[in-house]
Amino acid sequence: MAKSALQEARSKYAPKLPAALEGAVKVRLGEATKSVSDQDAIQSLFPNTYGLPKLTFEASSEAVEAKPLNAGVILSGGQAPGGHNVIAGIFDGIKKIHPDSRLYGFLMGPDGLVKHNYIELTSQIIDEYRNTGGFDIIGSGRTKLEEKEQFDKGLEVLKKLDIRALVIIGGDDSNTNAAVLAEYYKAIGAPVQVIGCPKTIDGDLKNEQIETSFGFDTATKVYAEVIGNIQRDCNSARKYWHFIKLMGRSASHIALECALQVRPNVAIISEEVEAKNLTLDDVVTSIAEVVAERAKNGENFGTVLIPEGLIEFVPAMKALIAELNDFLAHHEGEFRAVASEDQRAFIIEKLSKANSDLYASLPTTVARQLTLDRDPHGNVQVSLIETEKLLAEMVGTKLAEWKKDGRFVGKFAPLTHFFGYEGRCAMPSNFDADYCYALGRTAACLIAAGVTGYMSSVQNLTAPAKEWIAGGIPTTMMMNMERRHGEMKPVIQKALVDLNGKPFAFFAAHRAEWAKTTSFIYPGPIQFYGPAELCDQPSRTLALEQGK
Ligand code: FBP
Repeated sequence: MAKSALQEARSKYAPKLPAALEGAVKVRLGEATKSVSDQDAIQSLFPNTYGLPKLTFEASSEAVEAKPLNAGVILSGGQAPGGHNVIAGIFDGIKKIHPDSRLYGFLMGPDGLVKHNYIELTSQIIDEYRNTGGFDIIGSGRTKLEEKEQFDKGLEVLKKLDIRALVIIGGDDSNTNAAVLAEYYKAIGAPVQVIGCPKTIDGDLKNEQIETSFGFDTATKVYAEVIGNIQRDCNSARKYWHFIKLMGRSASHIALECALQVRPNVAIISEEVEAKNLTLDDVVTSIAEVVAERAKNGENFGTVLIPEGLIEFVPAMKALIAELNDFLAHHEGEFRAVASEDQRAFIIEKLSKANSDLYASLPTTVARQLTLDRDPHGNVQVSLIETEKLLAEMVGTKLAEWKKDGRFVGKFAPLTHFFGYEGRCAMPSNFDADYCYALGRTAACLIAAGVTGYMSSVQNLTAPAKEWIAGGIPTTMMMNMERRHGEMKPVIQKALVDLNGKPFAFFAAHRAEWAKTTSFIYPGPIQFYGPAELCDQPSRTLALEQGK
């Protein structure tokens, strides 16, 4: 593989490790645990893996005799910087336990386990991928591992390869499924441990136990760099308003973290929109007010950050989408028979008054996306809606109205951007390189401890890496019951932006000032070499959450 100069240099980087994992390790058992809520229901669904104790790994003076062990690894879902280091950490960890241990990688996500597609990860392969971004070492996929047939099929190959433990690197859903798999293997007496690792750039797999998911740090630093560059361009030419949509399927952690890093003029937080029951027009008006205010000072430029999931958090849009899904499911044929130029009017006539008014107020392109682009289940593909264009267009329309009565006196030239994929496979920051390697090494310790149904956990993340605390959290501890596809299911609680939390409070305390003045910060690119305050800083979200 041809390598860039930086990649060559980074391959020699030795991730910093928690001191406890440097030599021989012993396990300290914590108290028995219980799920965050719905204890009886979760316990009855996980009779073999519920209530397990939390584990902490501590340095030990006694080396333990161990036998070789084989492990398997799966990358599940969207890419996140640092995945390769988790795998390198597992590899080094099991080799440290015994040099004859082997690691197998299942290809293209959970599908690889079910279809028996795998490779053995040798030291040569692992060395090629240390400290690199991407998931290309074995590929990733979104197949959900949730059927008994899949579990049984997987067990065949695990037995064939004499794999004692399977590590699933994924987000909340993949880790939920990992817990179900752990319970199933335990219940049938299959000798395979299942361990999870918290991954996702979205930052929504976090709780009392998991301080952050890996990848969030790097992805947000990449977006913040580019937004900072745009802000400097914007402040130089002073003629454009940039509407920037940021990835993050549902929660607004990415948008909030970027706002904390770059101080834009406006940042929308979906969770606040929902909590305040705001309409799309409220959101548009709030942006237009900032544009109009800045125009009074001749500042016809600025930045607006928009979370990818916004549309589904606007209560009125949610209601409109639900009615559209329902209506089109029952009247698909009738709708298709209408000439395309008349379809908009047809829908306006058929919807209930409130939804019809909202639908009529939407730009044609968005209205079309809402009725035409549907997923295989017939649902609107919300992620395809170009919210940044929608808002830019609606703000433009409002400002044109305000211009007529003198409420807006400036110029409004919007440009739109979407940042998502460019951050998901970036070379991991030192934080993610260290954190991921530690998560992998911790997963190896959990394998050696013989436990199942645990998630690898590394805590105390705003302290220097040496002081990080490695351990294992029973996955059932993070679960509650939620309605999914009409059925109550045990799932890991997804963390949305906490409107009472410190990161949001900091943003809320400063946004009025950032809206009015040009307070832009230009973070610049991720730094890998230099003093710790430049290279090893955790995200602002994590720092604020931990009172730093
Ligand atoms: P995960 O939750 O699987 O980590 O994926 C996160 C994400 O990057 C979201 O931010 C985004 O909405 C989605 O994946 C995009 O999915 P895809 O890669 O399938 O286009």
